[in-house]
Amino acid sequence: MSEIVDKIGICIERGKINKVSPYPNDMQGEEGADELTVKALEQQSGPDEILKACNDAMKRIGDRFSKNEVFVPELLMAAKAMHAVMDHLKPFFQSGSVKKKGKFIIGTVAGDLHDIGKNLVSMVVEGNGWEVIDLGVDVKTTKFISAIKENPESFVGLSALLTTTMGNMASTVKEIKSQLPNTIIIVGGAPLSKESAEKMGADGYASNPQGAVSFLNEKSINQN
Ligand code: B1M
Repeated sequence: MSEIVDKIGICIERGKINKVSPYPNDMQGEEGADELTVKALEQQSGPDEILKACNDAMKRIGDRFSKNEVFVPELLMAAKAMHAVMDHLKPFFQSGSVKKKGKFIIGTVAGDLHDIGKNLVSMVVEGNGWEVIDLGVDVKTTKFISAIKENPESFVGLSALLTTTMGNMASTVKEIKSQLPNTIIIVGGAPLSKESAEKMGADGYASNPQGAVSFLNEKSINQN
């Protein structure tokens, strides 16, 4: 990994958003995730390499959170730094294709505010030729159902990062399937597995954005 990409990872882990950000104290005046990402892209670092460094950094800060070495404010700053990086990477994942493969409604389930993984899935799915309707975070079942009714034949993606919100995910899957049984639903997020996805009645599970794309492409071919 190049030195600059390494530094981006450090900025994510430390929550250093940009040069003017006063946080963290010992990095005041230094370039942050924002400026370094621009530079890295100018120096031909690949978006995938940058993304990997960011995901690794998120994992590191998550592990430190588990050990009570950092707390929610530090996680929030890391997330803000990650958003700054993603703003620059988005164009690389966006597609120029005119004819869309279909519609994909995505959201993080009720009670869950984590949106970085969900946003990555949105970006990559969109970049692979799908129209994405992103409902955001803390999405109640009724909101998913209204969006599906407004966009019939859409595929649906649910994201959850907390073991406690996996239950809300299961009830959302159940309610969508009971009201709109033909809806195809894929679920994902760190606490999930193929087994838990099957158990909650979802049609698919992906551990990463590319897996979601493969699932959608395969299902849309089968439908046509
Ligand atoms: Co939270 N948090 N957090 N947090 N947070 C975790 C998830 C945690 C594992 C940290 C830890 O303890 N080690 C832990 C959950 C434990 C558990 O339930 N098993 C946790 C906790 C406990 C909490 C709070 C309860 C803390 C508190 O308040 N005491 C609280 C809950 C708030 C709420 O949601 N109601 C909370 C809050 C937050 C912040 C708001 C501060 C912030 C989120 C900010 C934001 O998202 N805008 C935050 C963060 C940043 C994290 C960690 C550090 C990083 C998450 C992340 O963005 N990862 C996280 C620790 C960790 O993950 N190691 C943690 C990077 C992202 C790219 O990965 O989201 O997994 P991920 O997405 C992946 C895949 O999962 C997959 O593709 C993505 C890209 O590869 N994927 C899909 C995701 N969705 C998919 C959907 C698909 C397919 C694939 O198809 C539809």
